[in-house]
Amino acid sequence: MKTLTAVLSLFISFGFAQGRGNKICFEAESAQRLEDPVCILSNNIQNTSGNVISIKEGAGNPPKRCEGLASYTFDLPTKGSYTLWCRVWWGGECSNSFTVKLNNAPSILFGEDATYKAWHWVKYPISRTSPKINLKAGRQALTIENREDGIMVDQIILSSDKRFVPVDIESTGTFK
Ligand SMILES: [Ca+2]
Ligand SMILES: [Ca+2]
Repeated sequence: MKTLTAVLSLFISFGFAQGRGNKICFEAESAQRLEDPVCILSNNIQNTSGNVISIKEGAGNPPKRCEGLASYTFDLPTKGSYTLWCRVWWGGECSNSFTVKLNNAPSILFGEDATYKAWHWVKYPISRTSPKINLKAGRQALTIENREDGIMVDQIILSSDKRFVPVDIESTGTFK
């Protein structure tokens, strides 16, 4: 049993050492630029970290307005293959996605999962076969673009640690 425990702890510590990476977490409402119908909601939203950004049901797309965004700039300490996590609230299957543009790459379809009316973390890439998010060190530009209304976003994370999985509200900042 002792040997097994020793082997396991060695395996776990080796695993963690291998899995370590960078992480940046920031609030969705800290956008440097917001374009209608993407807006900040600040009143009585339960179980969030401060305020959130939202496209209210009926205000966006469908039925009519395709424009609207929230954009962010931030610095990454090292280059790498990153996972994008967003803490989101979806109204339903017509309210469970947006697109994300990172620097000059083509926009990514984000969401379309089936967890409704509850805050939860969604990631991209979804699987190992999805195209990766490869980022250089330094200044990054991330834009959330209107695709479906009836959505809210609380926090955003980029992590190069493949083992990292956010659980609830996360601490904001840059972590090595
Ligand atoms: Ca949808
Ligand atoms: Ca927030």
